[in-house]
Amino acid sequence: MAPDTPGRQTQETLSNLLQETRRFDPPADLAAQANVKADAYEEAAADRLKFWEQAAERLDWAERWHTVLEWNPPFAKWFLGGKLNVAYNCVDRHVEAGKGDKVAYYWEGEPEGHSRVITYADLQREVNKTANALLELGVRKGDRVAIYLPMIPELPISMLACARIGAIHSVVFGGFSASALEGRIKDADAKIVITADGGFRRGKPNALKPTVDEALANCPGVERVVVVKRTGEDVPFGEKDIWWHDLVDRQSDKHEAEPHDAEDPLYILYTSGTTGKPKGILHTTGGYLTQVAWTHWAVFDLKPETDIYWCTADIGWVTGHSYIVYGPLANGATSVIYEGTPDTPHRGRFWEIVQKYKVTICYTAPTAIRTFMKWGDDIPAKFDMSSLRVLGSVGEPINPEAYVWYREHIGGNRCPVVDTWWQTETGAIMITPLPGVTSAKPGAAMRPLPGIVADVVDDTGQSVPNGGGGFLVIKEPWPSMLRTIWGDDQRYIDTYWSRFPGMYFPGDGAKKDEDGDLWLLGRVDDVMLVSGHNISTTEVESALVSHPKVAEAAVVGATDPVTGQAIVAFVILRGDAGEGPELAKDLRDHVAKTLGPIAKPRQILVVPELPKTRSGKIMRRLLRDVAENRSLGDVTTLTDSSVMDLIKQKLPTAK
Ligand code: 6R9
Repeated sequence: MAPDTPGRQTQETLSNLLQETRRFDPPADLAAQANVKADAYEEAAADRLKFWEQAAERLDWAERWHTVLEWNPPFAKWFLGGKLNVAYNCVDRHVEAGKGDKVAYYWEGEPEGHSRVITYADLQREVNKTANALLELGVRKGDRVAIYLPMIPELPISMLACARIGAIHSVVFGGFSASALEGRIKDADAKIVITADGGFRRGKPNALKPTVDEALANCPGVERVVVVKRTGEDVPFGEKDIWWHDLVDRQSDKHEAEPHDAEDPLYILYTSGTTGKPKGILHTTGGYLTQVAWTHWAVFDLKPETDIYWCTADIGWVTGHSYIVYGPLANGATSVIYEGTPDTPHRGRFWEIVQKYKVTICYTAPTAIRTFMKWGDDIPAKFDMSSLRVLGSVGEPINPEAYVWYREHIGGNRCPVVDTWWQTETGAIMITPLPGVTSAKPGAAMRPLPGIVADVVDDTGQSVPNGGGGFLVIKEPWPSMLRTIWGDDQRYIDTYWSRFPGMYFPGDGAKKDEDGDLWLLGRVDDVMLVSGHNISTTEVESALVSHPKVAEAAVVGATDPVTGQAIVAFVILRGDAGEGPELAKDLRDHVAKTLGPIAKPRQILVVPELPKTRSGKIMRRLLRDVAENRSLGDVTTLTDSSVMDLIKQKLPTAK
């Protein structure tokens, strides 16, 4: 059995407790001019492959494909025979169309005053020089290049330079440790590493190069290390090292982009497995670019001539790959890239950036939204955010209260919020409202996009009726799907295609409401079994967050002699909410009232922080360890491991 299944009957009981009746219709003017209208669903349903062919036609192909899809389950090939160059599509074609002076990126460094404006013509010169530099270092098509950089322009430039020459990039998030970096370099057998002396984080330089040196002590296959000078701090410099400016600056800014096969690999991106070593998710060229470009244009209703788009993710995650680099650039958009954290030098930094660049589309994560709620409504209220018109959310289920807060305090009650469900493995958005079409329900990802076939099934793989809960599955291949796990086809088959034969299983629980709309309920390993009822952590968390005193909540199931599992909740209070003795009772009653007595937490602990991965997902596994009084498992992917000490101090002497 696949590792992520609870192995129990889940139909109906995965929880249909949450009652959410609020609806937000698309603004009439946006709907009237929307890039995608309601008929797209019917068109795609009538001929799915034709729909994706039309999406692919938005790109520039050097040679057209002869076959849209070759499907040898679970191995897909899209746009066979087609040839294109991703960097040409993201950069050169816009310059050739007379848009060289258009801004591709407004880059905002963390220290104030560090900013750069990069036009498409600038980007073309930089990418060409970097491609020539990689060629000089002996990088050839199919070679792997590891990129370990902060959020600076050299990061997308390096990715595009690899794409241009057909080298496969493997971006490793700059917050990862030496051993995480080492594992990823070895698994992909990278021959070049691109890094920096450091980056700026929370107002201070944060060195990267020493981490690379530590990782490379055990990676003899790496031939050269290219180092960007960002902070100017002293760093160790060895024989393999070469400064970016010494190498790249002297290169020609001309480079002829050769077309690559639609199925040539574009990149590997590692995502953690539930067990064992990280999985190297492999994405290829034509299908990936087709779906990221189409979804970026459709889901955000992008008007490339007038929108200023900002995705706050780190490029080290798939959200940054698809929706800071490839999607926006393929569409010729103008984007903002911000290097630092939302609280440096003050807690209004994000909104100051929205005001400064007149951002029109903002794409962020529920964890950030809940943090802003905790900091207080008065902070965003100080800034002019009237430029915003569409808001997006990704990374976790968004609690209805966080959704409504985001809509009201960031979007001024005017902007539709799109809750976009997808994964590193899916490459691009799969399930989401469309801003000009969908009457959105706060907390629901609503419907699969046109061209995507998703469903909720029970334990035996049968589709559940409306009102039922179970497992999310994808029933047909899609253009930007992962092609395999790098070097491990068997693990690809076992992890994603074995639980339900013939269907892709992402590992998420979901329910279909009475209208057939989809609600994502978190990873299925986050489902609790209380007195025989399956209850999702997400719904209990949302109930807690809907209490006026709660900013953020994480819920786990802890072993209980009577009920099998019992609900233990960790909550962060909002702003100045006091922590009196009545609070726990209040919150338990509130959950009972919102969801029903079965969902009432056994225990509520007020904590100052929650343990999160560096991509902002709550690590419930660690909280379960605390709730069950076990020693903590692996904490290496936490943003801040001292958080767990703070939480343990808050425990009444552990039971
Ligand atoms: C893009 C990204 C994937 C997992 C996924 C799911 C969760 C992401 C979500 C969501 C509910 C959403 N997830 N978006 N759950 N609603 N809108 O985050 O990729 O880092 O690979 O994570 O994140 O559990 O399976 P990745």
